[in-house]
Amino acid sequence: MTIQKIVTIERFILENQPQHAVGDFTNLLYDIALAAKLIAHKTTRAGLVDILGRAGATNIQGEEQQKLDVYADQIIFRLCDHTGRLCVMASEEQENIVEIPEEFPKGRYVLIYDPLDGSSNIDVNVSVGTIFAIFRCIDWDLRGRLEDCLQPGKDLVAAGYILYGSSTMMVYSTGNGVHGFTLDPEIGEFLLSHENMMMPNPPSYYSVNHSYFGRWSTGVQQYIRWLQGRNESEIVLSERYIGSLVADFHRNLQKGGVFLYPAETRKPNGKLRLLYEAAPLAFLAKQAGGYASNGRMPILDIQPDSLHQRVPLFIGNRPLVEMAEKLINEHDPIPAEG
Ligand code: FDP
Repeated sequence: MTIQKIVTIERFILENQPQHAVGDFTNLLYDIALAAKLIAHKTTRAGLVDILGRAGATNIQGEEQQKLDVYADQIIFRLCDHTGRLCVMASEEQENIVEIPEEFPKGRYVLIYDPLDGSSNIDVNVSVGTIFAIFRCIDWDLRGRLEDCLQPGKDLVAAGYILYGSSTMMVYSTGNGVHGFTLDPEIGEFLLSHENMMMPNPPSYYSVNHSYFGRWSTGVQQYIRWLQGRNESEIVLSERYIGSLVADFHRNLQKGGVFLYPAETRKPNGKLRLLYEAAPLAFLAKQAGGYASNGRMPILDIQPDSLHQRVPLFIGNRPLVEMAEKLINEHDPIPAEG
């Protein structure tokens, strides 16, 4: 009988930390793993809310019940504000940058996070996720500023997500492959379950919200027809769309495919956020042999100009995403500047 190695996330991070990483970086990943456990503990109890009290209502102890996305946001902030590892944070839940309080030391890294993505799915017991991205602070002598957060995805030093699904998984990359860990709730540890994840070829799925079909550009409509195996393509893909980005991405990472949230007439820049969603997932896709584009250029090359900037997203196996670029370039006029 072969005995499989059991590797905890702590051990894996320590043994695989990149050359450039200092202890702070390793510890920052531990902090995120701890936040993930605390958030997972709450999300798995979300169905009990109706029985034990709704968000905004008062619980038995007279305390206000929090919404889960607010809870997740605060957990990450409170675990990371005082550690001396960060110079600034930015959260999808907050309008402006989240400064490190003056009483705490300043660190070298920038943490960008979407505390609970897909949160409209919580009420119906569908998987949701936390997405995170780590940059280096631009000027180590200064306290963190907006500029530290507005860096292109190609400058990321790490990115990942936590998926709160039938199991809780943490998937991350420090630029040296994509690795997945599954939480064992009995012992409270993330254990290595998916080492060196690569998008398989041939791919299996395409994922999109079809209800917007009439509002997409001609290029995007042509692309959808191509994905469906029409227009003489030889593609054989099934459609799967959960409507929860982390879950959709995670499935396609393991099964191969493409996820798209294009621009449409009512959302000219799409819906998803460049910094909190598109760039970190683009970093992971690249590490897994895939590619992400806004339909014209790589997501990782886009210089953000505001914290909550939105971007059309095409992400998955490279040939599938490149076909989107080709059809958009062929059929759609280049949008005017400004
Ligand atoms: P949600 O609105 O539930 O928070 O970015 C948010 C997001 O979910 C993504 O997780 C998901 O992929 C997308 O929106 C779903 O949007 P549509 O309902 O327009 O398909």
